This record gives sequence, structure tokens and C-alpha cells, in this order.
Amino acid sequence: METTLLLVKPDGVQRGLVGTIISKIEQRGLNIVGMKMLSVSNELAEAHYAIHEDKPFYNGLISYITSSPVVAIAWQGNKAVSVLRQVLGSTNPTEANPGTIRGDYAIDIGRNLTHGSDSAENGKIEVNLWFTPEELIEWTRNDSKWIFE
Ligand code: DAT
Ligand code: MG
Repeated sequence: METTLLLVKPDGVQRGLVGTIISKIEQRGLNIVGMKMLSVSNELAEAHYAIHEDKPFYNGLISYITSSPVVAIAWQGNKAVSVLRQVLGSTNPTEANPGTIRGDYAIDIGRNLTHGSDSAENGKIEVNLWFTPEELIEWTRNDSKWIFE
């Protein structure tokens, strides 16, 4: 069982896509174990994007994620990390397959609607960065036996 972090970035919230994005992941079969809306502090943005500190697009990432509220969701399930990233589609929306969130709703790499953790290890680290233990709830979906054999 893996845990992974989804962020609906400011463009996703401003464009009214929160429900659509959650629905696709929920219907795929992952389980919500934490969910909140928040204004992202510079401190949190810098911790989240520390790995990209040396990239030319780093300043843009920080100003984008702090520009307007985001929705953060922790998801759990078998293969949750790769399943979530598959639903989100390629980082660059012009390369994302139709049927994915970025492939259906985004065009620019700098406005790609969502973030998804990229490994099981980073899933744990990012969920713990964005959520306190009290904000995370372990539970079993009633339909889990119809999703996982
Ligand atoms: P992902 O979000 O698919 O994990 P990433 O971790 O490599 O992708 O990059 C983080 C974000 O940075 C990504 O969602 C969009 C932005 N980004 C990545 N590569 C970029 C580039 N070459 N130019 C501009 N923005 C970029
Ligand atoms: Mg990434």
C-alpha cells in the first residue's frame, strides 16, 4: 500500500477543476486519507520544490504555487504513486495523452494543474510535509474488495 500527494495547483482551483480532478482519481480507485484547501506559504513552497532549487523555472514555480489557494489531497492504494501520475498525464501537457487530466485540460508546462509525488519514498515525505498526523485518517473504502483482488 502506497501513500502519495496530489496538489490541485492554483490554476486548477481557479478554473473550477477541483471536483473533476478528484473524481477521476477517486473513480480510478484510490482512497482519500487527507484533504484540505490552503494558501501556501513561501516556506512550504520552498520545502516542496527544494529539489528544483537550481532549475531556471524555480522562481516561477514558487510564485505560481503561492499565487492563489491550492487543494492538497493524500491518497492511498496499491501502486498509488504510479496510478496517480498516470491519471495526471505527462508533465508537459502538450505531451500528455487524451483522457489524462493534463491531456484534457492543460496546454502550458507552467500551468499544468496538478502535482503528484514521483516515488513511494517521496509520497511519504510529501504527505508528511503537507499534512500533520492528526489530518490523516486511515480507513477502508467499502468497495475496496471490488477494486483490489
Ligand atoms: P512533475 O510535476 O511531473 O513531477 P517535475 O517534478 O519535473 O514534474 O517538475 C515540477 C514542475 O516544474 C512541473 O509540474 C512543471 C515545472 N516544470 C518542469 N519542467 C519544466 C520546464 N522545463 N520548464 C518550465 N517548467 C517546468
Ligand atoms: Mg515532480
